[in-house]
Amino acid sequence: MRGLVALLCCLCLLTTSFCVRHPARTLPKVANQDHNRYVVRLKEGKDVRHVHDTLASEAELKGHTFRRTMESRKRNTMVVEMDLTALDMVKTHDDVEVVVKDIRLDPPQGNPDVVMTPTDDVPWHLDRINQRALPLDGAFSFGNKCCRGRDVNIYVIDSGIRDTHVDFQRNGVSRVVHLEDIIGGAGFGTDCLGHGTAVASVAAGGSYGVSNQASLFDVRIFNCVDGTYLSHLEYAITAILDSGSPPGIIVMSVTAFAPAYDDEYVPWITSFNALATQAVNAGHILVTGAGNDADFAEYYLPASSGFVITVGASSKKDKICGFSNIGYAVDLYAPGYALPSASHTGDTEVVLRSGTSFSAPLVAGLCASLLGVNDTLNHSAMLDKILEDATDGALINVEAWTESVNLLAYGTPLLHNC
Ligand SMILES: [Ca+2]
Repeated sequence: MRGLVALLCCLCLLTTSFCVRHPARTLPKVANQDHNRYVVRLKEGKDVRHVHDTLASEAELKGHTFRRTMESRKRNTMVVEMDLTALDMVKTHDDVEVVVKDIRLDPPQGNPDVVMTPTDDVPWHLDRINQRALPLDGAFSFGNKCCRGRDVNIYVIDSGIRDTHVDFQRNGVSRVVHLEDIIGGAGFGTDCLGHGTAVASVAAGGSYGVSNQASLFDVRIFNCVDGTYLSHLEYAITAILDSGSPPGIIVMSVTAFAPAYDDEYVPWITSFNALATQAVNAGHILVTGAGNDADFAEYYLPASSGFVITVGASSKKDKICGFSNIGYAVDLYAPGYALPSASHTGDTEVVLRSGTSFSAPLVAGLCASLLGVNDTLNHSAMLDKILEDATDGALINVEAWTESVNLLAYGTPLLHNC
């Protein structure tokens, strides 16, 4: 079975509408990988532009299809659309280290989100993370409201952020900065999909988020129509590193089927871990959703990376959601079902979102609040702190055979000191 699964690539935004009892694990959905897009990594010391020009000339002479879509001198890579004959040519070129097929990520399927009427009630996901046990007390009172995440940057690698939404305003000024558009084309500075706006809202919204004072940086890798690629995620992280912006929290609510047991994916895992290490060494803290494949998170990037805090989804009843990926690669769980959050369709509209996509920014928001009161926390210390603070044993459906932790995100009392 694994041999079959290994042939398949599943990529999707981490959003879903279901939160059911933990069923038997199911095979991941298969994204269409019928494309001719490859990542070409050059040997050390080789110049991307020079090698590209050489290969492009050779391809033109021989009548091959060869079109560069992206390149990074720092990463010593380029992304190329090419036919199979060009692929053979590139693979055997002296300056080329490795060529891997890019992995496509689908946009979320259907429209699972529910528009709701805004209320003054404390959002349940915030209510839950400041108390150890159910029932919810209707309050969210950790930290000083005026300083949660103040002077901390949260980088949202996603579909954009609706910067005019009231959830992102502070003293009449938006806390959103549009930092980079990795995919190009129209629409940068907006969010036509809504996913990124909701992620930003849960991380740092004034009403729906944890770190309500943090600055939000939009790094766009999705539009509202097309899928994206794993290479875009890597280029997005690289763009953040190159931007000169101070280190902060990077939240990535995407996932790609990339199991280490299949040699085809090992270069991706190696590449991502090298990049994540670079980001961590630069002072960033990386957070991702575990994925909504009802599978083991260890088979997916970036969830499997040891340099990323991986978050699964829990329900209002403290159950691990049936859609959530699980297993030892999940560091902890956080509310991920029917979270009220800012909508991309109106400046005061609110939408309910479900998926590990929204568990991740909850933890990213916690990290930002912690960083706001202790800016010496690096990735390792932050992970230790988040796990130390988490509520042990709160989840009621953890099965031992899955090797999943039983830890639910919790806002530390340290935040009261700010
Ligand atoms: Ca509460």
